[in-house]
Amino acid sequence: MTKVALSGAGGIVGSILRKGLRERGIDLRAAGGSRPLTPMFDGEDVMHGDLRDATVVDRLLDGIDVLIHMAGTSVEKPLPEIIENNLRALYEVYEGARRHKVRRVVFASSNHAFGMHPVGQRLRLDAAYRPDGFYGLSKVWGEALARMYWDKHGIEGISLRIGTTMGKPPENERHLSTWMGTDDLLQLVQRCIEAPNVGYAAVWGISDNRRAYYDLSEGNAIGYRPQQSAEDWAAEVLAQPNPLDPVAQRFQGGGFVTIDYTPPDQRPEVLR
Ligand code: 15L
Repeated sequence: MTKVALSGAGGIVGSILRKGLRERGIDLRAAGGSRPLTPMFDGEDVMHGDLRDATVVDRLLDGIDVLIHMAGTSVEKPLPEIIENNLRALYEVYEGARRHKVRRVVFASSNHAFGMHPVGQRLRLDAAYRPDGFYGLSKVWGEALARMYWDKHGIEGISLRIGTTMGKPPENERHLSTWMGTDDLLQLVQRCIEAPNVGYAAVWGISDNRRAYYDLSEGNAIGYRPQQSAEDWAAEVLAQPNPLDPVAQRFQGGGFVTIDYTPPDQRPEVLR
């Protein structure tokens, strides 16, 4: 049976996966960060620790076939924190994957690697990266790292470009484009564990949303077929005022875009 490790199991998405994957019969080792996880049942395979430490990574990956890597800083933060948690820790994880001959690493990428695309565009999987901050930039690096470890070391990689998934219905207009329901999240990650011969692939992690920023019609390498749709909540969401400021409303990354944003009238003059 495939043995799966889940890092970031104490986070919002990690907690949903820890419970849901277990219910789906996946043999799981759940890893928290600085704080120990309380076991959900007697004998649950749990651990915790700082993934910048190779001995912690060794405990995480010993005997593992597939790693679901959800750990890391998940919002915009100053660059030094992003470098430690999302670049350095990810490097340690991949080097550990080499040591332990882990077959596949599933990397939690993010829509914020593409957040500076205008909302009117529908992106295909080969769209240009347009990160909306240092967090999004770290996801570009992570996707490239995953690609390199497949090309150079034969560790299969899947970059999940996760939209908005939080275990509750969409809350604002942007979520009608970016939302992923819990059932879809679990199907997506299960496909990441079970799909054969993936090599390296990127997949949009959203539901079948009518207003999606991403073109799901081209399909994906793992056979993920979302069944939920944010549109079911459109009427009630659109009856509320849009909480985003005018700049955030123009870009796919929403509120991340306006963090440390230079308005056009304060930018250098463009040569004409
Ligand atoms: C993400 O990548 C973040 O981790 C999460 O906090 C949300 O902001 C989400 O994207 C989103 O864009 O809604």
